[in-house]
Amino acid sequence: MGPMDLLDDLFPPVEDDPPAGVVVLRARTGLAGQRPAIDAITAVAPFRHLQVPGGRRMSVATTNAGARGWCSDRAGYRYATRDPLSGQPWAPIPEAWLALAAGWAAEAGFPCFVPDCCLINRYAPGARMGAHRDQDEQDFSQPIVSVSLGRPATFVWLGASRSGPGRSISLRDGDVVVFGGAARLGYHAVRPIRADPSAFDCRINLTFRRAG
Ligand code: MD3
Ligand code: FE
Repeated sequence: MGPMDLLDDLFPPVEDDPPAGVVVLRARTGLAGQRPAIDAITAVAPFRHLQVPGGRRMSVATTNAGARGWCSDRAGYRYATRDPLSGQPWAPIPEAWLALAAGWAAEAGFPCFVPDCCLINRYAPGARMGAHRDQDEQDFSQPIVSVSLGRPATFVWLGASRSGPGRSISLRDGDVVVFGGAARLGYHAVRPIRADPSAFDCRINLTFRRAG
């Protein structure tokens, strides 16, 4: 138990009073079981630190599976049917993941979720994601299903305003969050992943999206 766990206790766990449209499902699947599927996807399209329009590179490394993949470069953000690095299609989303994502979405009240993109974010210690919202998809009536794997993170829900006030949600290995309805266009961020000399593994986040 580290100091951040004490902070988690100080602020009420979000699942007691989740923001509208946010459904937290704890401990559904772990990194150990999903590593072979992730390795198969990164064999087709390796993790890379994408450039953002301002010119900096993201601290998070990304890749994709599915018919569409989320990409960024100096020109902007978009979904692409091929990996710009190789010109080849992304690996398909594993059937088992499609079934899990659809099941979790159904639990949260979205019975017909068929994602066409699985964006995979890899966080080494120190990596973070600044406040943003996801608005490059076609249909905002579709939810986004997020799966946290590996090292823990503090996810910050900002909602309607980029500058907060934020609400922290601790996400650990296997936690799933469904963002839909009123939450679909909310601002959110990920605090820097803490270094832990006793654990060299990273955090990996899968987000299942209906992009097209
Ligand atoms: C709420 N990823 O990939 S997952 C992202 O942990 C992203 O890697 C974070 O934000 C991560 O865009 C947070 C939670 C998440 C993902 C997408 C959302 C929350 C969302 C889209 C709309 C609303
Ligand atoms: Fe996001």
